[in-house]
Amino acid sequence: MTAFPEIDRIRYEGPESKNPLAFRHYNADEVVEGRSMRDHLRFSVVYWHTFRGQGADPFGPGTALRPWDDGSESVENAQNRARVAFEFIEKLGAPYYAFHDRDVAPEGSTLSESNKNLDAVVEVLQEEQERTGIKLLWGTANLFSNPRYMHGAATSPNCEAFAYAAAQVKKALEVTLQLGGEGYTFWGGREGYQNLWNTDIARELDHLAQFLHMAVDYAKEIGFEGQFYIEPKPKEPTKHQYDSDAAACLNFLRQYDLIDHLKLNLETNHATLAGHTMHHELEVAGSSGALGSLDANTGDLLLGWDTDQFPTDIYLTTQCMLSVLKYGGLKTGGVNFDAKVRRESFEPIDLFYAHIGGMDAFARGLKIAADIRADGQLQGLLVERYSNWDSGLGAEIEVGQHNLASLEKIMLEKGEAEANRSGRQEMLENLINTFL
Ligand code: XLS
Ligand code: NI
Ligand code: NI
Repeated sequence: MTAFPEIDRIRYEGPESKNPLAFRHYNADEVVEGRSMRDHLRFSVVYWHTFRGQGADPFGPGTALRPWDDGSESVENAQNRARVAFEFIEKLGAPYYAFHDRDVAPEGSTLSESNKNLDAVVEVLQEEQERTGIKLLWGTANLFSNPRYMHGAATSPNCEAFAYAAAQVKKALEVTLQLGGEGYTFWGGREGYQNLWNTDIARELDHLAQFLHMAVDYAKEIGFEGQFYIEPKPKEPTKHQYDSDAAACLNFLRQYDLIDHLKLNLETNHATLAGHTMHHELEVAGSSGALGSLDANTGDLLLGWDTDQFPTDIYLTTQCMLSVLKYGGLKTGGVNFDAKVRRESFEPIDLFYAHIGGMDAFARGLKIAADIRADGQLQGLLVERYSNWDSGLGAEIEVGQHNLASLEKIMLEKGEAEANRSGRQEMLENLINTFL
C-alpha cells in the first residue's frame, strides 16, 4: 500500500531546477563548514500538524483530504496513519520526526487504556523507524487538549490534574526512551492565566518547577539521556503564558535550579507574538549556552495568532543559521517544522510542497550564513566596535581593577569621554543584502 503513489523520493536538482517536487538548495550530503547539510539542519517533521491537522479554523471545519485516514479514533487507523507518516518522511528525506503522545494514538476512557493504545502505535513507530532509519528528534505529552487541563496541567489549581499530567509525562518519557528519542520537550500548553483575580502566580510557578524536577528525576531513573527542552510562547491559549519568552524561561530555570537540565526550543512565531524577532530569541538563548532546538515556522505580521506557516523567508533563515553556527551548531536539536499547510492547501501533495519549501529556505539560509562567516566583514566590524575594551581602561574594567571612585578620578581628569563611533547600521544591513 502506498499513500503517495505519484511521488518518488524528493531529490536535489540544483538551483536551476524548475521541478516543484525537487530541492534546489537542500543537498543532504553537501558539506558546509566541515559538516553535511543533513547534520547541520537535522530536519524534522511534526506529527501533530502534518498527520493530524485537518485545516479547521474558528469559522469552519477541516478541509484536508487525507484518503488514508478513515477519520475514526481507532487504534488500527492510528497504526495505519503511522505507516503513512513514515512513507511521507522517507520520501521527503527528513531524518527526524516529533510527536505528542495523543497525536499518534487515541486517548482511551481511562489512563491505562490510553497507555495501551499508545503502546500499540509505538510498536508500529518502532518498526517503521527500524525500516527507514528515521529517528525521533523529541517526544512530548499533550497536556492541554483534554478538558481536565482547562486550568492548566502542572499549574492547575486541581492537584489531580497535576497528578494526571505527571502520569502522562512518565509514560511519554518511557516511550521516548524506547524509541531512542534524542530529546523531550515541554511546551507550556495552558500553563499561564486568563485572569489574575483567581490566580496565585507564586504557587503555580512552584508547582511547575516541581513538575519539571520530577521529570528530570524520572529520566535519570530510567536512563533517558536525551536533552530536555522548554519552549517559550507568550500567549495563546492563555492570555499570559508563564514561559513567555527566552529571557523569562531562563530566569525561571535559574530561579528553580533547572538551568543545567533544560535548553530552549525556540519557535519563530512565538518570538513574533512576544514582540521579538527569532534572531533576538536565538541570541538570548545562545549567549546563555541554552540554544537547544528550533521549531521552524513563521507567523503573519497581519494576523495576531500562532498561524504556524511554513518558513520561506531567506532573510529569516539566514539569521537563524547565523546564530546556530555562531553557538556551535545544533547538537541534539533540529530544525523541526512546527508548521501547517493552509486550510486552502487541502491536497496531500501540498504537504510535500510545504516541507520542500521550508527545507530549501533553511538550506539556503545555511549557505548564506556560511558565506557571511567566511567573508568575515560582519565579524570584523563587530570586533572593531568593542575594540577599546581590549586594552587600557576597558581591559582594566573588565578584569575588575576599577570601582566608581577610580573611574570618577579618571573622568574628572579627562573632563569628557572619548567621542563615539558610528554604529553603521545601514552599512551593515546593505552588507548582509550583498549575500542574499
Ligand atoms: C504550540 C507549540 C506546540 C509545541 C509542542 O504553539 O508550538 O506545537 O511545539 O507542544
Ligand atoms: Ni512548537
Ligand atoms: Ni506554536
